[in-house]
Amino acid sequence: MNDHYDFLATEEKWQQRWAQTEEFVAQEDSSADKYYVLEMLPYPSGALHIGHVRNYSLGDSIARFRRMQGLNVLHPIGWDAFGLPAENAAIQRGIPPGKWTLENIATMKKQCQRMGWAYDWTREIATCSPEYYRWNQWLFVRMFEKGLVYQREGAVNWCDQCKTVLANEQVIDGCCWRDGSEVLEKELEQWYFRITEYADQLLEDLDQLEGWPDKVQRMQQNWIGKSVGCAVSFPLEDSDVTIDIFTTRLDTIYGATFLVLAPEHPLVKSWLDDSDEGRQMSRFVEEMRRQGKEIRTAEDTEKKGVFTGRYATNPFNGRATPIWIANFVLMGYGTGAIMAVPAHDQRDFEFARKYELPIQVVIQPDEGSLPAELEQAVSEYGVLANSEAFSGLSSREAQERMVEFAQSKGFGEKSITYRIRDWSVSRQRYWGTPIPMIHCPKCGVVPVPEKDLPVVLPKVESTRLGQSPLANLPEFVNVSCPECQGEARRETDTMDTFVDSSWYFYRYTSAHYDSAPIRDESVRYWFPVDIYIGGVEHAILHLIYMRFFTKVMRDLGLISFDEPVSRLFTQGMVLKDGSAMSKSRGNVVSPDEVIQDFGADALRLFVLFAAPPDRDLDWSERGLEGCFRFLNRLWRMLRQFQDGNETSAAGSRELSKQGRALRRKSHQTIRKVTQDLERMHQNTAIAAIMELLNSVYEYTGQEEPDEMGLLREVLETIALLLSPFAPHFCEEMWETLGHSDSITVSPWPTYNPEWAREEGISIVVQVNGKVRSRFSASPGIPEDEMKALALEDEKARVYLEGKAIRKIIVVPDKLVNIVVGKTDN
Ligand code: ANZ
Ligand code: ZN
Repeated sequence: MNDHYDFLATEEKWQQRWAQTEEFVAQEDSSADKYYVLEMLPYPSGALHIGHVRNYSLGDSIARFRRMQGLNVLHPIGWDAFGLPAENAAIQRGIPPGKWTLENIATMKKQCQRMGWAYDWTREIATCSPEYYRWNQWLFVRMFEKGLVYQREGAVNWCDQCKTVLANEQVIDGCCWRDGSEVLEKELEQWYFRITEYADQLLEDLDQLEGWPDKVQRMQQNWIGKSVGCAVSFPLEDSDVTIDIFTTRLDTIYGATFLVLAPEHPLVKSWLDDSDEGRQMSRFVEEMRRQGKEIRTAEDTEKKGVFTGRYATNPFNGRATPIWIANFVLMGYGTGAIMAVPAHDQRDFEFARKYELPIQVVIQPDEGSLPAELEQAVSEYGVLANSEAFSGLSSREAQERMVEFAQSKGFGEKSITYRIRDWSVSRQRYWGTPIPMIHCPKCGVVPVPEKDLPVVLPKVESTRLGQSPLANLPEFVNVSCPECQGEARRETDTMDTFVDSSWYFYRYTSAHYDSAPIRDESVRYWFPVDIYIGGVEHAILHLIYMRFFTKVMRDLGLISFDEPVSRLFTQGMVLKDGSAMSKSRGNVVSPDEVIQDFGADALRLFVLFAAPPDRDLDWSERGLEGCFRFLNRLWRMLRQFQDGNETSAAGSRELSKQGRALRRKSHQTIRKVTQDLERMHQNTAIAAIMELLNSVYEYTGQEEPDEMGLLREVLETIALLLSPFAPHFCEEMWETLGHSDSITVSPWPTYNPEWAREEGISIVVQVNGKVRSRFSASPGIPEDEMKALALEDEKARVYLEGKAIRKIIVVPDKLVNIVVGKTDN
């Protein structure tokens, strides 16, 4: 037998075997409990990176573990295959995006197989295939019929050189990434999903997500950003128009010394005339249009604005209130207009200081009072002042009374606003799902009839890409209207690729079903996803969209539950020399090379062992070698079984003291690895197996000749426990130990609590410092239990009779000293 196990040959052997026996093909089986393990599907960029290796090895360890526990496991994979990089590659290299993508998929699929991940490849999905995106289109039409899809003008980044829309990432310092010309903001008709309709449900159902990290829940909560306040109408002077503002602090309305409109506010447009003020406003609005919204509203950005020359009336006190336009108010939030209360809001305060606007205190602290000159805004709740009939009320009470008052007078009401916006799904690009709509001059917007789906993405030469590709294909654009048969124009936008990933995990349950996006029974059997593993960078967009789609599909009658994923696990990043691996830094590690030098099993072990899965992992060649050496060390221990050694397991035979100790360690390891896998602590599980191997080495130095059976027993345990992490190696080990069936279907070992228990330790009982008794217990016994056992001890009790217990001193695992004195009575 070789000193080193031949990892290349072994891994190939078992990969072929698994493929032949269709080992990981999942079948619905109503007599078995299911377990659905899902990992975020990769973008087919051309090569797996170590981050993928970590993500998928984590999922694989769980899939294999659950399978050995007897669960019917679904573990699928697919490709998030639409998107911009394919178009860029097409332009740069002159290959059509489809060809580039399919070649990448083929390469990466081989890499996945080379890692030995236990996927059911019969369910593989590529979102760029008409078989898949047909159902994107079908869902889009259903949503359109339900009023969940609509079109309106929206702002896009427009490059006039390229005559195309740019993604935010393609705008570099305000210029086009390709030709450097200035990017304009252009209003185009865009398609939207009405996700705001589900804002409340998305928020409330977070309660159902007990198995999701708190952090992700909080991020989603903030993203949805529900804010409860009131809308109040301020009539514009000399006009019958009113300005609606949104505030969460109605109690401060007597301190509103000016109003502020967002530069994009519709009223502002009508004021941009030839007057001095009109021209000044135009300049300001133009300036704001060029500034990014994040910068414009950042806390430390200087507040800036212009006076409109107009006034509105505060409906509470009838006061004329000047109207300004300013950078820090956004059109996308609330009503795009605010009442500014500089005494109690810091942004308003800074603005008022700069433009010398009045600052009026209307909230006093519960105790004391504010100075006449404020240094900064005071935003705390308190007691109302200078607020006519409402003065003297607490903020809370005033808010209630004031909204009642406003409601009764008809100029205000309770209002809820959300930070989340409707989801813009239009992309003026080629490599995506064609939006299945037709524009007819007579009938308006008409969906493509179901029988005509899919609308297939026409093949293009790469040279035609880059300039709004679909709109330039007359054979694609010109169609007859499905309703009046007249000449009509096909929609040329494609869908955001986040649509593809919003429901792919449903499709896996019946990946090639062709009468509907999903088959009812399959979804009912496999859902919910039991664990979903991916990067935390998807905490908001993707993970909100998939929840949104679930609710929409429920309301379309396709499924019957609210949430798709019961447990979410977000893994950390892989770093090298302290920073993320990236091509530009030149610190990328290629999985292929590592596999060639150390094998897939060593690589899998390393990425699981080197850090807790939810933390960042630092790539280390030494750590990798350590894992490699561990496997070889284990291999050498197998020597004695190489030639078909027939010893059977020790079973219930009496063991030596050392033998009992090794078996104890072995059963303790079973317990630990099982618990650690439940908790996603793969790293400590592997560490425990490594420790067990150390114990085996210690033991074999002093082994009793008739205990070969025990050695076999423990090595079998190691093979089983290690197989979710290093499956090829463990299959080989299992075979060497004389088993003919695959380890992947061997039952997960269970521990015998009797054997796992430490042999008892002796605890001393003292009374007033004198040893009076001893009892035996297991190590780590809790202090309370030690006290209770000491007080019950028969020999010690004699010394306690008629005495008052003053104090009990416990030395863990050693001693209990009961301090007594005379009774009080
Ligand atoms: C008066 C006021 C007084 C406000 C006060 C706050 C403190 P959240 O909690 O984030 O929802 N606001 C409303 N719409 C805005 C917009 N489009 N752009 C910028 N600011 C906007 O914040 C709600 C508060 O943010 C609102 O309440 C409004 O200012 C401001 F002592 O009204 B407040
Ligand atoms: Zn028509």
